[in-house]
Amino acid sequence: MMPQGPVPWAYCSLFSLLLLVCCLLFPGTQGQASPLRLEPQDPVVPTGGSLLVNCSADCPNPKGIFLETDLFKKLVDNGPSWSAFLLSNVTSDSDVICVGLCNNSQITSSTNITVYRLPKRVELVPLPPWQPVGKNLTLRCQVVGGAPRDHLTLVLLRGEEELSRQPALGEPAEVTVTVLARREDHGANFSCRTELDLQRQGLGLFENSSTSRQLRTFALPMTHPLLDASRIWEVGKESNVSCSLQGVFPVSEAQVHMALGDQALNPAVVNHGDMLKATATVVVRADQEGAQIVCNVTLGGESRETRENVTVHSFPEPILYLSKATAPEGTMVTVTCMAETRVKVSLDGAPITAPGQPAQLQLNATESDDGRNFSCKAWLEVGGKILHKNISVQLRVLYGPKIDQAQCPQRLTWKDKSYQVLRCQARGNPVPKLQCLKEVSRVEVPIGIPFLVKLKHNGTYHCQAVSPRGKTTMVVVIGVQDRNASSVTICIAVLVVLGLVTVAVALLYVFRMQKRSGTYPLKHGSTSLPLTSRQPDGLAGEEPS
Ligand SMILES: *[C@@H]1O[C@H](CO)[C@@H](O)[C@H](O)[C@H]1NC(C)=O
Ligand SMILES: *[C@@H]1O[C@H](CO)[C@@H](O)[C@H](O)[C@H]1NC(C)=O
Ligand SMILES: *[C@@H]1O[C@H](CO)[C@@H](O)[C@H](O)[C@H]1NC(C)=O
Ligand SMILES: *[C@@H]1O[C@H](CO)[C@@H](O)[C@H](O)[C@H]1NC(C)=O
Ligand SMILES: *[C@@H]1O[C@H](CO)[C@@H](O)[C@H](O)[C@H]1NC(C)=O
Ligand SMILES: *[C@@H]1O[C@H](CO)[C@@H](O)[C@H](O)[C@H]1NC(C)=O
Ligand SMILES: *[C@@H]1O[C@H](CO)[C@@H](O)[C@H](O)[C@H]1NC(C)=O
Ligand SMILES: *[C@@H]1O[C@H](CO)[C@@H](O)[C@H](O)[C@H]1NC(C)=O
Ligand SMILES: *[C@@H]1O[C@H](CO)[C@@H](O)[C@H](O)[C@H]1NC(C)=O
Ligand SMILES: *[C@@H]1O[C@H](CO)[C@@H](O)[C@H](O)[C@H]1NC(C)=O
Ligand SMILES: *[C@@H]1O[C@H](CO)[C@@H](O)[C@H](O)[C@H]1NC(C)=O
Ligand SMILES: CC(=O)N[C@H]1CO[C@H](CO)[C@@H](O)[C@@H]1O
Repeated sequence: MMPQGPVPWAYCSLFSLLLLVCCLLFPGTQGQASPLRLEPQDPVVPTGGSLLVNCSADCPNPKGIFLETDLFKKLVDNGPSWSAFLLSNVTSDSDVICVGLCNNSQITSSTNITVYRLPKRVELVPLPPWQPVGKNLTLRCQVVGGAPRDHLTLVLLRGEEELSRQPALGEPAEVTVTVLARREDHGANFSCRTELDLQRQGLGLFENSSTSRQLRTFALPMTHPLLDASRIWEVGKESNVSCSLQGVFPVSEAQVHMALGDQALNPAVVNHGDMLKATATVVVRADQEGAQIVCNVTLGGESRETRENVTVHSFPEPILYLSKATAPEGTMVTVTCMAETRVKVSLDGAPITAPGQPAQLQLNATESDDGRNFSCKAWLEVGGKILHKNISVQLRVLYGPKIDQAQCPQRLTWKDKSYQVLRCQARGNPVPKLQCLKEVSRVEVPIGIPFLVKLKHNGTYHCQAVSPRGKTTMVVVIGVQDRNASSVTICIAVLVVLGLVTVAVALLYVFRMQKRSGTYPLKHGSTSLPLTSRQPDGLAGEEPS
């Protein structure tokens, strides 16, 4: 390498020389070898700005250096071979030419001034109010002003993400980009940005952005909402209607409209995921016969609707009545069940009458009919469906008073000082009042509750049942046995029996002893002693019974 050292050096000097020649020649390209220079070359200035240009000649004694331009110019300085001018109010691109005389021949040099301007307006064309998911969306960005255009780029953005980058062409410049709308684009902010790149000119990068626009995307399935309502509606009755639709996005933005004919319902809407469900309660009116029930879901300017015909009917309860709600026993009672024409009725299982015909039942009121329920069933056929209603009524029969022999014993034998209950019942409607009074003394004996029986209760009683319908009496004889008299008799009887047994045993013993020992009179007295002493023991044992 060392021996070759001088070679690069030589190259370098040659290169410098060439450069110098170039520099000297280049400014005068117009005039070929013309040694006239105009500086700076191709400057970029902000609009309305000013620029100092220097025109210098390399020939000896140049003459008449002047500047040819539409711009407002002012000579600010000059030397023997140069003149400096201040160009002001530069508002448009312009070509500036410097003219001079060198060796009596005219030479020229020119420079192109470029004006740069920031865009006046950058705007993203309004987005549709609602954009269907899965459809293409065209974003359009418009730019007014801005120069130089070949350095101006338009960028379309979704949030911070660059969707497209295109040069600005035309005035106003417009660029478009098509994107497929997605669910996740709901709420995304789209915007447009201009970039004026003057970095090569040493001026930097100028950016301007449009205001962002928020996109609303939506999805509404092509299917109809599912309407869940009864087909048969009864006038005046409350019914629930529900309407649901799956795959709605964003479900919270969807609007549900429900109506029965021209009556708007006020549904409560609940959402589960992308499932929408609206429910409403309706009370149908008689004049809504033939009305349709409608459910429509609206989102993003589109709607899906379901309509259904409903059958409105009125089915008043049948009328069931008794000729007498309260009938005395033995009188005739008529039960009648009536309903509207078209309605069939049946009373207490009797055959069904022709529609509109009343059903009747006649009966001779008896005691057993008191509290009897009569029921009437009504049938109505609506829209191929059979509806029915039931109603019942209760009959009251006035009867009695009556005392059943079985429920009131006529003869009773009770022991004195024992607790007893006099069971005696009277029947009747109204319920009779029952009283048992003793003959003559008119002492009352309690009925149905325990009482202490005394001798004074012995006697004949008149048990009388009284109701507003009359009275009835039953005679009850109560015999009271004197407890003391009977126990004394028993005691005496027991003592007598015991005495006889004792005597018999004693005699048997005496006979045996005499047989064994011939005559042994001494034992006679000794045997009788324990026998007599045993007697009171036996008595004491019997006494409590
Ligand atoms: C104009 O150019 C000449 C020659 O290059 C130089 O001598 C002179 O100072 C310049 N004038 C101004 C104002 O820059
Ligand atoms: C600049 O030039 C424009 C037209 O080119 C003119 O309307 C304006 O008055 C000028 N401004 C000045 C300060 O000279
Ligand atoms: C200036 O622009 C014109 C056309 O606008 C062109 O013909 C000319 O060559 C340009 N001059 C320079 C020095 O670039
Ligand atoms: C959306 O636009 C692209 C091209 O930009 C096209 O290929 C595609 O088929 C379009 N899709 C729809 C759904 O229009
Ligand atoms: C879009 O802009 C609005 C208002 O400037 C802001 O509330 C919202 O969060 C932005 N959306 C996204 C996805 O950044
Ligand atoms: C462009 O941005 C500049 C600052 O970079 C600002 O002064 C100018 O007002 C903006 N122009 C528009 C149209 O927004
Ligand atoms: C209607 O809906 C309400 C609340 O969900 C419920 O309480 C009511 O029983 C329903 N009525 C009928 C007739 O189904
Ligand atoms: C859904 O209901 C709204 C409000 O009544 C109505 O304006 C719209 O036309 C209905 N949509 C259809 C498809 O009928
Ligand atoms: C509903 O009723 C209308 C007349 O009110 C009739 O034209 C239509 O066919 C009915 N629709 C259905 C599904 O029965
Ligand atoms: C009802 O029956 C009773 C006895 O069973 C009879 O005495 C009475 O006359 C009857 N009444 C009528 C209206 O038939
Ligand atoms: C109880 O009364 C009956 C007659 O009613 C009578 O014959 C009987 O002697 C009476 N008994 C007593 C213990 O008084
Ligand atoms: C310096 C220079 O170029 N001088 C020239 C001026 O013009 C005459 C004739 O036009 C030439 O002879 C000179 O050489």
